[in-house]
Parts: sequence; structure tokens; C-alpha cells
Amino acid sequence: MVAALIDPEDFNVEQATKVGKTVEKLGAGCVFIGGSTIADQAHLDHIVMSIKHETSLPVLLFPGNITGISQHADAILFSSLLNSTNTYFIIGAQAIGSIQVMKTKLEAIPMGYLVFGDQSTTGFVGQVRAIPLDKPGIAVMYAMAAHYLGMRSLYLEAGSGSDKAISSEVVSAVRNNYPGLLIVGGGITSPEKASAIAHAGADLLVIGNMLQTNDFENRLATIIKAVK
Ligand code: 1GP
Repeated sequence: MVAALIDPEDFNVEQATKVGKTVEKLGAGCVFIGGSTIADQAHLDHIVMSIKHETSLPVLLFPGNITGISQHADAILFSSLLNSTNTYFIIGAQAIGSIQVMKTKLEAIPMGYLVFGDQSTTGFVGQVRAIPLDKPGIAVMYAMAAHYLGMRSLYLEAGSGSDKAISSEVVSAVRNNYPGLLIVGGGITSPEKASAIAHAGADLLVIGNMLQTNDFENRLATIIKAVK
């Protein structure tokens, strides 16, 4: 399955809604809404409401901070950035945001979030000690820690716009051990990359940056076709 990631910082409501309708037509399974630098929660709310209104896709929040919560979504990926060096991103933001999540009655999906490589905004903002892209063993260590901590989903992140996506070796090593929902994103820009990651055992591929390009419809169509 493919998830389309919309960062509210990069779209106005009209553009985001248009993208939502297009990805639904192309066969995406859900929409993720989030980003590392969301400041305007009213804008986030408007985008979530509009996509909910204009499409039938499930809308899941993918927050980088406590500003990424909207009561209008279907669920929230309640994540811990496990390889951050700052406890705020591991448990601090989650504690502060938890009361709002409880009040909104959003479904909270527990998720371990692992950032690979060292050039992404999410890695910089989240103060990560990045997992090397060529070290499947380290990825498996974190994946199993997430599993034993009860996290029933895990996101392997190469960073938005990254040149290198998560390798099929890393995905396959994690898949062979981690039983939960395996989400992979960052730099998936071709059907070949998407197909390799899907075959290696990812359950959900996340495509973000591409949605801002003019020809994304054709490119995303080939990726969805390759994955399916
Ligand atoms: C970023 O993994 C997502 O959080 C998507 O990455 O923008 O490179 O598609 P891209």
C-alpha cells in the first residue's frame, strides 16, 4: 500500500485537496499529514477537514511535534523518535501531546520512528544519532526494542527528498524479525525502488516530496502500479 504524505507547510488548502483527490484516484491507500516544522495548527485543521470532506481516504496524522495534532483526522501515528539524542523527541512531546490526543478521541497508533542517514530535516530537527543506511543489524536492534516496548508499527525514514531510500537489505532484515506494521519512506522516487522495498517486506510506502512536482500524477501512478 502507498501513503501520500502531505506537509501542510508546503501546500495551501486548495492544492492539498487537489493532491488528495488525485492520489485517491491513483489508488493510494491513505493520506499522512505532517512534517517536522508545522507552526500553523489552524492551517493543518483546514487541510485535514478538506481532504476528509473531498475524499474517502483515511487521514492519519504524522506529527513531528505537538503542533501536528488535529481533532479532525481519523488517527494519529503516536510516535517516538527512538534514535533521537534528545528525550523531548523520545517521550517529552508525547507526554505533552497525550492529553490533547485523549480529548480529541483520535485513534492513537503506537509507532517507533527511526531516522537513517544524516542529511534530513527530520534528523536535524529531531536531533538524531542517525542509523547508517548500510547497517541492517543496527536497524534490527532498534526494531526489536520497538516491538518489545509494544510499538505495533515502525517507520524506517531515510528523510524527505533523500537521494538514497532505505535499502531492500535493511527492510528485509527488519521484516525478518519485526512482526508489526512496517512503514518505509524517504527518497522513494522510482517504481524500481518502490518495488524493491515492497518485495523486501514493507507494508506501507510513504511518498511525500514527489507530490509537489508538476508531473507527480504519472510518476506516482507507476509507483503504485509497481507496488501492487
Ligand atoms: C518523509 O518519508 C517521508 O517523512 C517521505 O519522503 O518526501 O522523500 O517522499 P519523500
